[in-house]
Order: sequence, then C-alpha cells, then structure tokens
Amino acid sequence: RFLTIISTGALGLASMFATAQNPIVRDQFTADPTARVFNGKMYLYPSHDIPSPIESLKEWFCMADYHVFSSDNLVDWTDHGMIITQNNVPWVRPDSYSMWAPDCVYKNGEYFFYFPSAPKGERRGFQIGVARSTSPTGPFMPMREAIKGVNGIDPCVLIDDDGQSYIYWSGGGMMGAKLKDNMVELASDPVRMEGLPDGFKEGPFIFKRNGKYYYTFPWVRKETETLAYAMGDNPLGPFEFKGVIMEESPTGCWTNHHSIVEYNGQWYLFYHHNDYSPEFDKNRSARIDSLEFNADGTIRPVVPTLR
Ligand code: FUB
Repeated sequence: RFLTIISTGALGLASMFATAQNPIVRDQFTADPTARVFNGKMYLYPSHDIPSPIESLKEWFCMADYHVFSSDNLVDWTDHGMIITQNNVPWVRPDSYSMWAPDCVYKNGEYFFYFPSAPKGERRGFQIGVARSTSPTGPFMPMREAIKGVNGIDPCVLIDDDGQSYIYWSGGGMMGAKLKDNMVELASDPVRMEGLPDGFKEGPFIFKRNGKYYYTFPWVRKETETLAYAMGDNPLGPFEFKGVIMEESPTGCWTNHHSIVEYNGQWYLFYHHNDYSPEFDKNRSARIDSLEFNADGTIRPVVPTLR
C-alpha cells in the first residue's frame, strides 16, 4: 500500500517554489538518512531496506547495498544508483544483508563513505568500514579491511574547524574517537560519551553550530525511539542532555534515525518513518522537516509533517 503525503510548509524556504512531499523518495525504501551538503548541493546517503530474500531476516532489517541521491530543492531527488554492495566489500560477509546506517564526509579532495556491516569469519557483531571516491556520487572504492578498534554500528564523522576529524558510533555504549588525517584509522582510543540519559541509544549525529557541539541521537525513553540531543563544549564530551527533538513515531515505527544539516540558511531534520510499510516497520522511508533553534542555541521540538 502506497501512501502519498502532501506536506506543504514542511521544508521552509526550499518549499516556496515547489510542493514538498514526505516521504522524499517514493520508488524504494530509504532508511537512516544522512544528509550532507557538498558544493552547494544536498546529497542523501540513506541505507536501503528491502524485503528479505532469506527466511532468517523476514522479520528483521535487510539491506544489501547503498544508493546516493541528490537534490537542489529538497523536493526533486535524483537517484545516482548503487554505490556499494555487500558483494564488493572484501571484509563484509556477502550474504549478511547488514549494510546499516552510513555517513559520508569530504576531506583533502576525497569523499569518505563510512558504513557498518557484518564481517566475514568468526567475529560476531558489526564493524565499520570506509569506501573512497573523488565524487560524492562515486564510484566508491571500498577499503580491504574495516577500521581497527571500531566495533559497532551507525558511524558519524565530524570534521572540526581546526581540521581534526572525529568518528562516533554505537557499540558497547555511545563511543567516539579522533581520526587520523587519513580518515581511515583511529588517532586515539575510543571513549564513551558522558552526559547522555539512561535508556537505549544509537544512531549518533554530531554537528557544530556557533561553537557548540550538538550530540544528537535516537533514544528510547518509553517504547520506541525519540530523537534527542545533548550539547557540549568539546567534540568528545562531556555533554549536557537537553531533551527530545522529535517524539515517538505516531504509528509505532520502532526506529528513528536522523541527520541535521543547514542548507541555504535553513536547518533541516532528515529522519525516517514507515510511511510505505505501515504493517512492517523495518521497511522505512526518509523524510524531512525544518528545524529551528532558540536564541540560546537549544533546538525547538520538531513535529513530523504527516499530512
Ligand atoms: O537501519 C538499521 C538500524 O536501525 C540502524 O543502524 C539503526 O540506527 C536503526 O535505524
């Protein structure tokens, strides 16, 4: 069942000349949307839910590859096709369908695409690997091995104003570490993020605004994931918990996963919901709503534009 949702006003300035619609991609599932602005254009790096071809994942997340999308107006999105598949990453178990939430950043003339997956061999759990390209749409060349010292999911990379990069992930807690200038090795031991509330957390997204670091994350306060945040003066914390950005999904999608980005002077929250799969919340679709800050830098709650 396909559900088309008109959401005029959802995108603030970008929607002045076009009709904005949530979900933003309508011909395939797009979960865990990481949005990044490169060269004045918005790029979207989501994970790619598919109905599982194998019995063991029929009731679980099933992701075999990644596509990248771009847009100038946040309404019309171009699918640039598949950039990485589980079949062409040397360290990934090819039948694992575990290509979970990714990120992509630009540094020193290259785009670095970070993604978690299940490794080959005896090791259990997830690792995080990198693929490199000279274009935001690929082709991306996966590195032979995952990043050493990073065990977990949901990578997010912050490049600070002084050029130092940090990688954050979820695994044995909410973790973070410095990256070397090569962007593919840790430059410090992982540390646990301090100052976050109790309750299940994953999917960190970190950004900097007016000298403050925003550590934002899906957080289970009651039953399903809200989007919440903390703020701090240092990239690796400690952080001070500030509250919830988006409440639990009104239709019970257990996960939410997001990114927050400024584009043409307006801030946006990218997140997901199960609009096109109301009976099965592991098939999700990316959405956008405008996000506003208060004068003191705190974030105003965002209500999803459903219709
Ligand atoms: O998409 C698979 C997992 O679900 C992600 O890694 C989590 O953040 C959650 O969205």
